[in-house]
Amino acid sequence: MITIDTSTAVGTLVGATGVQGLAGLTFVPPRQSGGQIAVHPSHAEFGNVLVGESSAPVAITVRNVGTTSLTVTAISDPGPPFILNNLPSLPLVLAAGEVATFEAVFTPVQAGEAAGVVTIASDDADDPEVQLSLTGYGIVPGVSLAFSSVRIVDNAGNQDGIANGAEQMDLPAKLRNNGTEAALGVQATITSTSPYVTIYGNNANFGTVATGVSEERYGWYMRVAEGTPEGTEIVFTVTITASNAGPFTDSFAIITGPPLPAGGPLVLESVSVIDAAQTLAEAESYLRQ
Ligand SMILES: [Ca+2]
Ligand SMILES: [Ca+2]
Repeated sequence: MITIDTSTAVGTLVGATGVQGLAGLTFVPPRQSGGQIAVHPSHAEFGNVLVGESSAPVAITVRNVGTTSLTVTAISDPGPPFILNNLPSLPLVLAAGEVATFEAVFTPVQAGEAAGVVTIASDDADDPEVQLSLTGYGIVPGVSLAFSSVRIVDNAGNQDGIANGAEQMDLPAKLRNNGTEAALGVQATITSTSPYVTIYGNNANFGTVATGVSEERYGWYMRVAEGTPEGTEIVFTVTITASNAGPFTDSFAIITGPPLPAGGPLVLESVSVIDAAQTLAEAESYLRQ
């Protein structure tokens, strides 16, 4: 018999079955038989690279961590702006424990984010295809500001992160400076011609945005019209200005979810005593004030 003090035990039981309830211990299933593929890294990040130049190569390793041979049958081409070099000839048979290495290089052709995927196919029974993602940013001389993304913060509404009719929300905006120089005095302003939105705050003040970074700021604040049908597209035009560059323009759209009930969501901001004699309608009316 083995006695384990579970209050102090930390470790791993390999291949254990039928053992349960030991706090602090992790159970790892028995090692699978056959060829087993392991690709490292699963995500290759190239960072900021000048447009027209090439990144340092990132080594990608394919290892057979199984007990018998593994046959790699395909390594897909991610396409520009990513290039794979020193690829093994296929099919590639790796003995148990054997490793093959190739390289990925990023050569951006334009400013901004680029993403790609490499799919590696093999006869690994439970991982017939393994995907490796590639990301990098092209940067250009000077200042180059771009709208990246926006979030919907509907804390005053139903808090589902989706714009609903009759809901007020903040839209914190993310910008990126894809230039080699810092952007100064950066502001981002929105307009919309949609009848479904009223914009109360249209300007997000970013101040300085350093080279090759993303920043998020609040300042865009609006209400979606009551009864706006689900699936309505509301388009915004973004104008980004800086004291030393620009302006830069872009646009984005939000798609609305189901409208909230007439009168908007109930938000209880303080606890009040509601008289038991009040009707539900009176109580709701009180809460909306
Ligand atoms: Ca596997
Ligand atoms: Ca919402």
